[in-house]
Amino acid sequence: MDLDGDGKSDILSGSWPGELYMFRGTGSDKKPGFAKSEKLVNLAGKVIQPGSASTVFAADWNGDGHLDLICGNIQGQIKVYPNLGDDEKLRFDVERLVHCGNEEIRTPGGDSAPILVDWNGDGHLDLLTGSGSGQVLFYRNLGEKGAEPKYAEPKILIRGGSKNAKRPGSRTKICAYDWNQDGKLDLLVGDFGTEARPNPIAAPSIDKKEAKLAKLRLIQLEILTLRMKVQTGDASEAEETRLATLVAEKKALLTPKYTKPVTAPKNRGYRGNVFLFLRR
Ligand SMILES: [Ca+2]
Ligand SMILES: [Ca+2]
Ligand SMILES: [Ca+2]
Repeated sequence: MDLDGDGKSDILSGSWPGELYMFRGTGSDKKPGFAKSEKLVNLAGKVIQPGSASTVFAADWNGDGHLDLICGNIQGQIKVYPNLGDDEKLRFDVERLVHCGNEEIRTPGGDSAPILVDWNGDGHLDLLTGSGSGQVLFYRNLGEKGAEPKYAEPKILIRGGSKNAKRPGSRTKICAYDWNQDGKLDLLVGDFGTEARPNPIAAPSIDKKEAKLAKLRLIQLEILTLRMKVQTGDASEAEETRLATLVAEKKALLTPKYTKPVTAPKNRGYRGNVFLFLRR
């Protein structure tokens, strides 16, 4: 995506605090390079702030030929910053909240992550978004003439919310791309999830193992000495008792500590996968 129109692809990124960053392309397509990041500002020079956990996508939302910014945030809103257009520099207008009918769009579970693509191939850019619940929603552009597109009630493309790593979990982020080159847009879906992982019982440290082996060697040595005394009939009663104690001690040392099955406590780990959904 070439936001500044200099013929070189640029990178856009949202952020946890919310500001939007642009890395202007400096190299060629064969050898890409990027300038230091800069915060995107509106035409008043104010830093654009769509809200925490922002996402950003550039597309011509209002069809005037200039790339606009389409943003998501943790509240699940979708905000557009129309680019008023200028060949010299980017001129983003103040934010507009995107509506469906009369309702402001709020994605289920927040964490909207919108993109604009012509999903149904009618020539109008539709709105697709990931969400905190994991659902991926499709808002068809009704294609009515006007400065701002109007959207149909959403359809759920991906359910999300899976507890295992076989299907998308929560906070889905999406990319539409014709992955298998059959002329139909496919969906790449990134997610966030937690899953139970066994918590392995802590292995004894090297020091502990060494100390145990040293103790065993000493016990073994004393056992051999006492056994010889017993065999030759030179052992006192105390020494015979001592021998029995040592043999028991050795046996205890060689027996694994957990004689009963031990249930490893479960903890939850984080995961993030990318799923590919090929369009039928
Ligand atoms: Ca550029
Ligand atoms: Ca535009
Ligand atoms: Ca469309």
